Amino acid sequence: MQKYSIMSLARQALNGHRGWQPAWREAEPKRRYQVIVIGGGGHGLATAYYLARVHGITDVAVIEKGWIGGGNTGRNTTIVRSNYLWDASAALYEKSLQLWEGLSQDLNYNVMFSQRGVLNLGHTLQDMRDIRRRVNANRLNGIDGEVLDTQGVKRLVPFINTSPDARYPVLGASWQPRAGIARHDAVAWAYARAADALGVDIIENCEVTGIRRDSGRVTGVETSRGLIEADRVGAVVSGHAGVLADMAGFRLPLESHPLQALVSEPLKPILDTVVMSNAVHVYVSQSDKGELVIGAGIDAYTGYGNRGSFRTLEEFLAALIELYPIFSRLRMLRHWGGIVDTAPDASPIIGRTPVDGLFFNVGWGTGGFKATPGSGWVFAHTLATGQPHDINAPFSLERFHSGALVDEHGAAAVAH
Ligand code: FAD
Ligand code: PYC
Repeated sequence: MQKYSIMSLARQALNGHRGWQPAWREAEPKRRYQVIVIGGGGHGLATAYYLARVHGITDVAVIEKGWIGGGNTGRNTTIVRSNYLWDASAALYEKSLQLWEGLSQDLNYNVMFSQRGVLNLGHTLQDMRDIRRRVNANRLNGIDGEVLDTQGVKRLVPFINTSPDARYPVLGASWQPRAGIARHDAVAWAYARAADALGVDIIENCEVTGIRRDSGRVTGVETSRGLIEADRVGAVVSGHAGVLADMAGFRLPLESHPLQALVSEPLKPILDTVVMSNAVHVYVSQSDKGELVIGAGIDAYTGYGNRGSFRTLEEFLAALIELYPIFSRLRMLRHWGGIVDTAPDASPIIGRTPVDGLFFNVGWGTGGFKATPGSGWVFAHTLATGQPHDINAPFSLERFHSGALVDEHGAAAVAH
């Protein structure tokens, strides 16, 4: 990997950065690969990286219809935590959190992972019962967590409105100190660079338009740059899983909804943790640039437009001001939406499909960014061996037939 001295950095600055080495090659598609990963978001790129690094499979292409990280990876609000309720989810999200803890070193790239803690507020007695149950379950799984009362929340966020007369008073929260945020696009770039260095082809501006099959087995993908054959294909296409499933001739139990977010003008440091409220429908953190990063639940309608409705926006800004009256004169800078595929149990689908050799890693709904490293880790195992890793076995498509759902609506922390 190229190293830059202070002098060479200064030279680059003066010559308009014309001498930078590209972080990954602009690969031309080959006729055939051992494995094709469809989707160059964080999950797809992490999958390719672990295929190469852990399983020694380097004859891999990541095929992205736009630019890498331009989907939900670059649109999300970067909250990382592992405080889910059920054992199956705890194993998946905690594996991911452990990988986050060493990720900058592993990829030799600063992904700005900041363990500043996450608060999930409780506003009713039932919320607090659910929080206690979840924190106890987390601790039994070796995951850090505490139950805070109102004063405990106030100590961490002194300007939060804890008036007992509020519409939804703050009765307490769950608190996961090891949780936090990371720089979303750096995660995509870091995995892309590391995968490329191991020989993976990253092919941008190449849309998959069809899934080739022969006698029930996948043989390759049709793309906007021609047919590319492969022994195995993994689809990691957050927001468009239904479209890819349709190309392969089956249906998934998913709905695609807009999820919106916005950032404010930059402020001096004011909030050094992440605060989420499922009941009031708003969450907020402060980026290293000083912007408040704000979001809420999904828009109720289905669709593929990368925007949300004004009504949802209005509601979550009203909730923001109710919880934090100090933000009432804040100006907003940018607002956007992404499309999230939500499953009936608010858990992802990772594994085999009705087509042999075709695997899906989709349905992460509102909460897949936190799982990027762990999702890539288990999906690489699945693509390499044809079998689920112990961690993703409970997240198969078959669970919607057997009824063994992993209901995480409570821990999803974003209403949907
Ligand atoms: P993506 O980054 O979307 O990558 C999928 C890629 O597939 C895209 O780049 C797309 O262009 C490509 N693709 C699709 N179809 C094709 C095709 N036919 N051919 C080729 N390529 C194709 N999660 C959290 O954990 N914490 C959060 O704070 C959080 N906040 C969020 C806030 C918002 C506003 C949104 C929208 C989502 C949020 N999420 C959050 C969810 C999170 O963003 C996603 O679950 C996660 O980023 C999914 O990653 P991915 O790599 O699977 O998807
Ligand atoms: O899953 O923690 C989460 C989350 C926060 C914002 C959107 N999703």
